[in-house]
Amino acid sequence: MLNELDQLETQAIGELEAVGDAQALEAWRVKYLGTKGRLKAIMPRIKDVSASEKPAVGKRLNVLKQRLGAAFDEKTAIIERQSGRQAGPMIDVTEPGLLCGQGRRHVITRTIDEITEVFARMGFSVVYGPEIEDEWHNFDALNIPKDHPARDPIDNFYLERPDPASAPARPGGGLMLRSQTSTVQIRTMAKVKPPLKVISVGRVYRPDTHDATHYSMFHQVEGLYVDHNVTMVDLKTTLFQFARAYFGPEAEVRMRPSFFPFTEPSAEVDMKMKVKGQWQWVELGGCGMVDPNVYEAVGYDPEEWTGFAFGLGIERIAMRKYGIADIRWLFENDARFLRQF
Ligand code: FA5
Repeated sequence: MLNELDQLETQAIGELEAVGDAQALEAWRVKYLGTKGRLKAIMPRIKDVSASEKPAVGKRLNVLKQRLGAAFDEKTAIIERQSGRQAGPMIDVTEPGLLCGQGRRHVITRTIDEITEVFARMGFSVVYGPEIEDEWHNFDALNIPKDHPARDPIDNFYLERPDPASAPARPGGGLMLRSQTSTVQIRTMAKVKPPLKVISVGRVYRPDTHDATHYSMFHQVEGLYVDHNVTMVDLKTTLFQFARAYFGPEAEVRMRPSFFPFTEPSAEVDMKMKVKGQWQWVELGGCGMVDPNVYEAVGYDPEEWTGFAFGLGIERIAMRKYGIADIRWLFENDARFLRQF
C-alpha cells in the first residue's frame, strides 16, 4: 500500500508539472483531489490494511494529501500569473482615489470668529455666560419691570426646575433659556470691578415664528464698556469702527432713538453695507448708555461710572455679508448650502 501511495504521488506531481492551462489544471484537480478522484478512492481500502501497517499508511496518506493540495495551490498561482490574473482583488494603481470631503467652519461660527477678532483689535476681551439663565439676570437686574411685556411667557422659554423644592427664595430665581446676551453684562459686572471692556457672543432663544429673518434660536454679540467719562460719542465711534473694519471702508452707522429698559438713552443701530451690490441701511441691533439702575443692581456707583452697551444679531450680519436671503437655511444643515461659505 505504501508503495502504491509513492507511485501515486510521483504520477500526480509529474502530471501536474505538465499542466499548462486552467482547463488542464481543473482536470488534474478532478482526477486526483475531486470527490471521485484517486485520493478519495484509496480511503475505503485502508480498512483492509493489517493493523500493524495501519498507522504508517494513515500518516503517509495525510502527507500525500497535503503535498498534492500544496502543489495544486502553487500551480494555480503560476497559471493565474501567466494568464494575467493575480490572485486576490485587482488593483488599478492609476485610478484616481476618492477625495475625502474637507470639513469647514459653519458660516455662523466663521462670522463669530471674524467679529470677535475685530472687537479684540479694539481692546475688547471675550466673556461668556450660561444659556440657561434665571429671571434676575435676564430681566430684574436689567431694569425690566415685573409687568413688562418682554417677560410674557409667550415670548420666552421658561423652564421648570427639576426639583421644585430647590427653587430659590430670591424673586427672579425662575429659570429660562436666555432671550438676550445682555445677561452677560450683569454676570460680568457682578464679578469684575470697573473699568471693563468686554464682548460676549452666544446663543439666545425666543419662541418667534420662523420666517426668512426670524428663528427661535439665534446668536447675538453683546458689547459693554464701563469707565470714567464714557459718552455716546465713544459708542458711535466703536460701532462705526467695527462697521468699517468688518464691512469695508465705505460702511456707515446710523442710530435711531429707541427704548431699552437697561440703557438710557437707547438707540437702534443700523449699518450701511453692500447688499447684492447695492448700499443699504440694515438694522442690526440695539445700544445705549448703561442705565444707572443697572449699575445699582450690580453694586457699581452710578455717580462714578459711565458706560455703553450694544447687542447685535449675528445671523443678520452674516446674512447681509454673505448675501443669504433666508435665516432658516443657516440651520437646515444642508451641506450643499453650507459648502459655499
Ligand atoms: C436686544 O436683544 C437687546 N438686548 C440689545 C441691546 C443690548 C440693547 C445692549 C441695548 C444695549 P433686540 O430684541 O432688538 O435687542 O435684538 C437685537 C437683535 O437681535 C435684532 O436687531 C436682530 O438683529 C436680532 N434678532 C432679534 N430677534 C431675532 C430672531 N428671532 N431671529 C434672528 N435674529 C433676531
